[in-house]
Amino acid sequence: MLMLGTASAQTVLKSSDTHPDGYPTVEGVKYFGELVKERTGGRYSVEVYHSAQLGEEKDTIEQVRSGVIELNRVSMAPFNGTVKETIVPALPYIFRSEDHMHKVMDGPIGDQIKAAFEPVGLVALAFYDAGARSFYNSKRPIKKVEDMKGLKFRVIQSDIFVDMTTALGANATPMPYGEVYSSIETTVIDGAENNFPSYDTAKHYEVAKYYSMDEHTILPEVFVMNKAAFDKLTPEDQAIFRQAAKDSVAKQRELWTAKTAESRATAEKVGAEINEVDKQDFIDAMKPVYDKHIPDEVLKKLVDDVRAVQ
Ligand code: GTR
Repeated sequence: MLMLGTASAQTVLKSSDTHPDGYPTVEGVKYFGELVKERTGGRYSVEVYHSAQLGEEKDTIEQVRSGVIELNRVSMAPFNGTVKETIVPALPYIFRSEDHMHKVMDGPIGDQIKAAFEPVGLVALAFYDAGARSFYNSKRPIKKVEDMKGLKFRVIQSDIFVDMTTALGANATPMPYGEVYSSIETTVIDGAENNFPSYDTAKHYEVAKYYSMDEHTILPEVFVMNKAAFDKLTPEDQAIFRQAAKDSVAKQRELWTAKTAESRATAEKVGAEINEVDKQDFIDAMKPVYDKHIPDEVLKKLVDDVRAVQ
């Protein structure tokens, strides 16, 4: 096709997501694609490869960085080692609430974090909601930090999450998301940590029925585009892509709120036991994580700036 890649051709952009069709992040990106298609008169459209069809998150991050795929919706945790600004929103209890997280990420601090993706070859188009992550396991309800002792958890692939879990007296094993269910089932691990929609859609409640709401992080997702692919767009199309991403955020947040309530209810219906925890106990245990992962003045200032947002 000679016309491919020229302004009048139709270009289909590939986007990856680990979650199944219908999940709020998948639907957010689909909505972005519809807006882009409409606003470019059909010159660009987006195909979402959901359910980890293109691979686990870490692999698809390599694919979008190298340009094998143009778009990707992932957690920010796997970027903690390469984009140091992402460490700040991944810190335990850095956000006082989801509302606080929105205020921070929708403002200049969010823009600073977005800009930090450019040196690794990515344009961060949007942050999507991912609620709060909490620990769940097959052994017992966790009410205080001491209940964590000796349990083995899968954590998302980031050193911060490893250190967080270790600081609570438990053992941490980073592994791809797709391996969690069978690893709990075969007792390689006792549990994992995630939000209600992941706990539900990956059916982790079937193998780990104690979900304890310690809510250690309120880390948003990021929707990224390969920078070279973005740079190839005309300035007008770049503006369309940025605005469409922005418009998809409101949609994703709305879907997120509904899905969180629905997933919690689903888990409870099938026998999950959800309990509150002594949160202050958890907050107090996290100091070593801050000491280790906020080594320089740039990040220290960012932490102060986040805390100052009212
Ligand atoms: C989910 C997140 C996924 C993935 C997963 C995980 O909350 O939406 O992108 O990072 O957690 O724990 O691997």
